[in-house]
Amino acid sequence: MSTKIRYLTAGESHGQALVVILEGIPSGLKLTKEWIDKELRRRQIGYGRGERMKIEKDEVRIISGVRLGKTLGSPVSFLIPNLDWKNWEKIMGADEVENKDVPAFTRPRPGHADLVGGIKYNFLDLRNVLERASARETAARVAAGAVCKKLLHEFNIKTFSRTVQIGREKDATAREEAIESYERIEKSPVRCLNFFTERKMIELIDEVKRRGDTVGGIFEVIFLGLPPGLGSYIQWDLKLDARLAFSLMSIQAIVGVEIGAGFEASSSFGSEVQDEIAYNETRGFYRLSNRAGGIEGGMTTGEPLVLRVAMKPISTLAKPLRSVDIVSKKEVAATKERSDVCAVPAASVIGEAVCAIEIAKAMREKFGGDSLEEMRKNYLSYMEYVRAR
Ligand code: EPS
Repeated sequence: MSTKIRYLTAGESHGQALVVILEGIPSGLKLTKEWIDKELRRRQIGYGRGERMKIEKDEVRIISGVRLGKTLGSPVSFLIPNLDWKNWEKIMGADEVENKDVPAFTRPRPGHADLVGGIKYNFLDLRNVLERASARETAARVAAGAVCKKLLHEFNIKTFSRTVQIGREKDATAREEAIESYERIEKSPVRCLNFFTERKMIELIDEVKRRGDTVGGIFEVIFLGLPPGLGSYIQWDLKLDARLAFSLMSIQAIVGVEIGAGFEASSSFGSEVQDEIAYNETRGFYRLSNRAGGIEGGMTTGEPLVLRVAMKPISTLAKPLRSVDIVSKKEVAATKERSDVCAVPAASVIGEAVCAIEIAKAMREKFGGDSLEEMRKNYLSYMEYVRAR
């Protein structure tokens, strides 16, 4: 049994299924297929998604690691079948076929992995690249994230995410309000709290779609109830802020991560940025503000963890940009694949999932234990110590 959480995904976008193996979850955690499927559904929803989401109804098949509704401490693995596979069997099958039966994809899309992936792996059919580079893979990460989220719930750690910007349309509502009215965000087709901005975002997505273009944005991920001291300052690769940024940057099309005041802090003075420290009997040590976004010295402070994540517009355009055919070397329009116009709302759910994995990993490092019960005892004893400080 390992207390180290690690996971791997496999699967092509139009292959048979996505696969994920997640190790390091303690035994005794209640887990149902419904819980994971609910998270997968959240990832599929969102205004601006493409036709593929009408075909798929993502559901996990639990293959291992769970028995009679509880985890065993052994690797948890899932299969998420691709319903579109039936339309792609001939093109994506594992068996050798005559080349002429499978048209090659030779016109790389600017901004996608197509061109460099093809050069790097020596492919003349760029489908070999795009199938794995596709954001479809994130369904597997959301399944792993759902398990970690369930583990975090056992320790009263709550996760939230929302869209705060699509294109130039910004939602400036306060974070506290967003948490209080979270039901509204969950129901919003763009995961935006403000009704007025939501309308504007939807109109923008419609307009962008009409133009054959795509649009990106910014989403926010929030965690409440974290104990102080997750992650560590003692080594570069233990710092939790760095680890969260790594995980978030690994999501397709993510181009920036900001923690707390982030970039704004760089143009303010120290006296305006640092969070002053206070103490009282009931709360113990706390901060008078949270511009650090819940992390100092690579460790959680116990204040809300707040991350903002920038997503570039998706690179598959209905009105394609200029490219070069990799075989003829002639200027051509890039390939036009079915795709999303805007996937920021879905990305916010994926962001929540990858952060949940990283935080669960830090919780396992800190509190260990082979069973949930043992982990909880260690957690409670640490929290008692923290309160007595
Ligand atoms: C996705 C499935 C894909 C795309 C999208 C994400 O399905 P298809 O390629 O069949 O339309 O909709 O992938 C991309 C944006 C991309 O660039 O590859 C999903 O399940 O999230």
